[in-house]
Amino acid sequence: MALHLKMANFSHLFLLLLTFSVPEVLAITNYTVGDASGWTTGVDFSSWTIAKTFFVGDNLVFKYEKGKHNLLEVDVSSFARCATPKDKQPMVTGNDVVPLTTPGIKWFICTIADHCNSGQKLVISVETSPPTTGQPPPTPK
Ligand SMILES: [Cu+2]
Repeated sequence: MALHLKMANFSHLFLLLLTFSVPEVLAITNYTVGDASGWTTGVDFSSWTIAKTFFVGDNLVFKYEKGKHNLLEVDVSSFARCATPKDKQPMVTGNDVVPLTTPGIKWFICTIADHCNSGQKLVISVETSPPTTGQPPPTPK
């Protein structure tokens, strides 16, 4: 059932990609998380997300001093507890690009020291891609 649902989502995405193959309508946004502050402690990331709408196809760019922070996408439970799943390796390049490939809620944390508990955590909602000009908007789920 779940697998079937996933396949349906992918084929939908594929159709969207085809629709968006005209260059002018494909507006990808690269968001530098935290803007000039970057991905670090002492930034209010919930404020950063206000007034932003993230779409499938956009990218999140996490910039930080390599070695001082890292980046891990987690589920809501790990996010809430600032827990690091044992089977997951964080990204560590200091310039981690995360393509937003599916709609839904995404959770990110830094797993170093107590950074996550100190507020270095980000939750965003990814919407399906915006409509092309002259077409009705896709129905949000
Ligand atoms: Cu950190």
